[in-house]
Amino acid sequence: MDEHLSRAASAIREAEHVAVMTGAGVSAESRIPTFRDTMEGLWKEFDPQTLATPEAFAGDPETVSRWYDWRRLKCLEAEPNPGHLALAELERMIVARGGRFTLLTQNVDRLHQKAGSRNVVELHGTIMVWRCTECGREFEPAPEAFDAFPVPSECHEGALLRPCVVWFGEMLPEQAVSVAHEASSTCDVFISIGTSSVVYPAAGFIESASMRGASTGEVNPAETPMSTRVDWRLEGPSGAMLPRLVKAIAST
Ligand code: BV8
Repeated sequence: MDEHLSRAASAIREAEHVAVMTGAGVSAESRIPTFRDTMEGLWKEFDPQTLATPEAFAGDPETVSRWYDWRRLKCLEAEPNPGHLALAELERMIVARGGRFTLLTQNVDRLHQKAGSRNVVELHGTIMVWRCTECGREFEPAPEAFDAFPVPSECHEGALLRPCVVWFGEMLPEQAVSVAHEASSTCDVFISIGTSSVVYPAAGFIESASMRGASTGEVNPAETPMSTRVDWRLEGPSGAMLPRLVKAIAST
């Protein structure tokens, strides 16, 4: 077994509390484009970081709500891939032996939940729920395309619906942040999976875990700013690496 894989497996086998942070890369093998991949089709000329802001929505609510509806439908069609399923299996293994497992995700697609993960913390909200910009009332839209853009609110005449995601420049949900802080300050192992580790505060949690002496790892086919700072790296797609990791943990 490769040296990093066995180092990862033994750290996780001995851990009381394992924390995981996932990003868009975990859903790439479920055919959901990541942020830094070129977007498909209609959205090639748009930069997600300019679309995912309150200013973009205020300035052009039709384009922003079309983009989010297009992504929401892609997420609804998507199925969990072996990487999502392996994380759900890992949680079951650790909880069954009396340990703790915290899955922090930057993803808004709810594929972790669809794969059976239980303790999922959505740091950046979810695209599956939208809210009235007038009163904040939340709706889970039907699994079909909105037929009017920008999306009119059903509860306040003249108000718009927006997705319940955290845009750049917006605060993260307080509860999610406090759970993430608690997890990064108590975990024995912190694994960063499928994220470019450039967006804060999400990218900072592995740093605080590492400063406390937790064993840190990364699963990613490419290098990130964390790659030289983690204790071990599984270099490859999470859909292939995570099932191998779970097998290695279970094998002794
Ligand atoms: C905040 C939800 C306090 C929406 C997202 C100036 C003004 C205001 C704020 C800032 C500022 N300067 C800096 C900031 C902070 C800012 C920030 O960090 N900016 C960055 C760009 C520098 N953060 C914020 O604004 C946050 N809020 O700070 O509030 C505040 C408030 C006011 C003023 C100051 C501070 C809010 C950030 C949340 C933004 N919302 N998503 C939506 O989905 O549309 S961010 C979005 O991009 C994701 O959620 C994720 O967090 C982020 C990064 O994406 P990744 O998931 O990492 O995906 P990416 O495409 O980048 O990378 C994919 C990775 O997967 C790659 O590494 C690739 O190699 C790998 N991969 C590919 N295939 C696979 C794979 N890995 C495994 N397997 C594979 N098969």
